[in-house]
Formats: sequence, C-alpha cells, structure tokens
Amino acid sequence: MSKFPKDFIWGAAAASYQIEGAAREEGKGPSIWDAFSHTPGKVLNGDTGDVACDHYHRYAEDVGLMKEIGLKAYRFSISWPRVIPSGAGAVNSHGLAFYDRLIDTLLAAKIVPYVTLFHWDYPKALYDRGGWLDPDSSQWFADYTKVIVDRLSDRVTHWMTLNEPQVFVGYGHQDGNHAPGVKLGMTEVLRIAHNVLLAHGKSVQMIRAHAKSTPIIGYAPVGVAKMPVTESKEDIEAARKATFSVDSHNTWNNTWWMDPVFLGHYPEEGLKAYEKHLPKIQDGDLKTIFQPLDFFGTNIYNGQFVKAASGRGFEAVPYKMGQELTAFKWPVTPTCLYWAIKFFHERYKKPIYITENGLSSIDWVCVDGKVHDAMRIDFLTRYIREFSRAYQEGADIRGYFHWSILDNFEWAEGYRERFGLVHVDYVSQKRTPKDSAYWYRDLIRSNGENL
Ligand code: IFM
Repeated sequence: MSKFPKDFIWGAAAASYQIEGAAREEGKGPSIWDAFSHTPGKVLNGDTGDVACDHYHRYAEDVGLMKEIGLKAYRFSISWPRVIPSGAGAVNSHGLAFYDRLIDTLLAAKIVPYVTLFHWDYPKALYDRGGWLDPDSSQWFADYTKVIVDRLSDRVTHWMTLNEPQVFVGYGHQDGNHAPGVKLGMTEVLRIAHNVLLAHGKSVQMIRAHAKSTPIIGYAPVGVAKMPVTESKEDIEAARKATFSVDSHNTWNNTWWMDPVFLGHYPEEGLKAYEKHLPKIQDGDLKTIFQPLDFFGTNIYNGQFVKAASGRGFEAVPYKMGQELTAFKWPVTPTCLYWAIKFFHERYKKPIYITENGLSSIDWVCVDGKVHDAMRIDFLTRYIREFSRAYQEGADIRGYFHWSILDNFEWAEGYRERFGLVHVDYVSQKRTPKDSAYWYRDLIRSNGENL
C-alpha cells in the first residue's frame, strides 16, 4: 500500500490579516485586528499587520515560490473588510479585484485555490453593531459569502467557512488575548458560539445556492487532540472519551463545534456541562447548522496524553520531563496526527484534510544565505508519518496543508514566531525558501513515499 492516496493534495496555508498588509489601501475597511493590534500592550512589541508580508503587492512573487515548491493547492482566507469595508452593504471593487488577481495567478501556476471565508479579521463596523452577539450576525456572514461566491466561484470550487472557531470565540471573547479582546461570561460566549455555528450553516447554504461550479465545502475547527499514554485498550478508550469530552468553563473542545455541524445535534455532555448558560436554540437552528459537507478539515499542532481513570474515564498525563518543545513552547507530539484523525474519522465519517499543521522554530538566514531549519524537517517527518499511519489503517485522508507558506504575523505574538516554509525579512521583504521548502518539494514529488 502506498503511504498516501494517489491524488493526495499537498498544500500550504496562510490567512489574510497575517500576510496581506495594505491595511488601509484601496478602500479596505478596518477589522477588529487592525484596532486590536494598534491598541498599546495587546500585541508583542506593538507589532501590527499594517504591512505584514506585503502579500497584497507581492502575491505574484509568492505564487512563484509556491510553484517552485510544487504545491498542489494553496489555502488562503478572504479579508471580509477588504471586500465589504463596513461588513455589510457596499462592496469594494478593489478588494474583489485583488482576489481575482491572486486566483488567476494561482490557476496559471496550476495551484488549486482553497478559500477560507473567515480567518478572524472581522469587520470593525460590524463589531461596533454588536458583532457575533447580534442576532443578525449569521445573516451578515451569509450575505458576505454571497458576494464572494458570486464573484469567485467561476474559478474556485473548494471552500471553507470558518477557521478555528474555538480560537476566535475563546481567545477573542472569553480570554480577551485576541481581538476583539473582551472577557465575556459563558452565557454570552455560548450565544456567540451558536451564532457562529448558524453563520457556518447559512454560509454553506449560500455557497450551494449560488456557486457557478459544483462546490466542495468544508470547515476548519481546531482538532483538540488527546492521545493514549500507552496503547492498552483502556488508555485508547480513555483517549477516545477525552477527545469528545466537554469542560464546563470554556469552549476549547471538539464536539461543541463539530457535532452540530457533522451530526446535527449538540453533544449530550456539553448540554449538561453548559446547562446554566445555554443559548436559546430556536426550532430549525440545528437544521440550518447541519448542512451536508464534503470534507472535515481540522488544524492540529499538538495534543495531550491521557490515561484511563475512574470518574470521567480519563485523566491527563503530565508531559514527560524534558518534553521537546517548539519555539512557541508547544509540545512536540507527533502521534496527535494519528489518534485525532482516527477518532474523528470514526465519529464523523468524512474525508479528512489537515487544514493546518506546522512548527514555529528559531529560523534565520545563515551566513551561507540559506535557512537551515532542520527541526522543522524533523517535526514534519514525524507528524506526517503518523498521518500516513491513520491512512494505512483506514482513515479517508485527502490533503495536508502546511502552516504556513510564509513566516507571518502570529497574532498576539507579533512577528516573533516563524512558521513559514519561506523566511520573510520584514525589513526588506526579501523571501528566502528554507531547507524545509526544498524538503517539502521532494515530499510532494514522491507523494510522501520518501518519508
Ligand atoms: O497562525 C495561526 C493560524 O492563524 C491559526 N492556527 C494556528 C496558527 C499558529 O498559531
């Protein structure tokens, strides 16, 4: 058996606010990330996405690099306020024209565009009208979706609605360390979560109703991975339970975000855990949320080991002494790409894409002019081998998107964390493909057989 399916999609990903720059150019409206990053003390070093990788102007060079690497697909997001400056209503033709140019350049390079409709740069004007708490918020998102689909679906067939709702809802609206930077209680957070899920459902309906070519639609929540500390039957069952568990104090889980979308109902455990804070769920809401999807996308970087225990059936196991860590201080746990994929496939029974995975490491341009990121190559080798193992055992995997194509603006961490296959010097905007870019090129050429 080969290590990956024949038409496997090897890609890389990025998101609008993290790379585009041109924050105030050609009619773009402000997003909550523009406001947040310009608020003193919110982002490390006072970094902002004003210029970022200047991809808005350098997209052709960037697509050229993607072509050199041999990417089959590029996952990028649309900046909602670039296209509709006040979030609802008038459309900015320059904004749409940018995405036209980007898509045409990708297609000319034989790279398939995978479009994410929302990756966190929410229009500031809509936030000021109530944001995701507003009962109309799901319709605002659906209307924005229509504008994009009307314009781009003659060339785009692959769509994702939302990126990592756990993060933009949890970090943005509960912890307050991401935009918009508010600390709301669970009742409001769950109301937002429900509106966000409705937005997903309405957006899928809009894509299906208006796409000019048959759309292939997915969603990209965080995969909160739990791995068994041993491969005993008991620990494996504990990991399965933990993967689908819900804690009452936050929404950092899988099932609250995945069960309504893929199974048509909220998880029982969540309904109990959140009992005191549940939003009003109107008749028909779950039907709206539960739209047929073509694939299950998920972003996974690390996981937590668990073991069997009494009570809930599982217990977290502390990381080993001297646990390997990324520059971001995230644990390096390759088996998360095996266990999470196995469990998600069992429960949701959909074709799977890893829509993000990668490593932040300490990269710089060396005296020989190259970037020797050996740790990224090692990280990817280990993780992608585990992903292949899930395939060997029956998971229906369709693609893998490396995060990220370029070093970029890492939200509250500013430019400190470097996730790219391509190094970016933010002063000169010079791009330097790292050793991992050439390694990924060879991996793509062999369809993963060289792992
Ligand atoms: O950079 C982020 C991305 O925007 C969402 N997923 C995780 C990445 C690394 O933190």
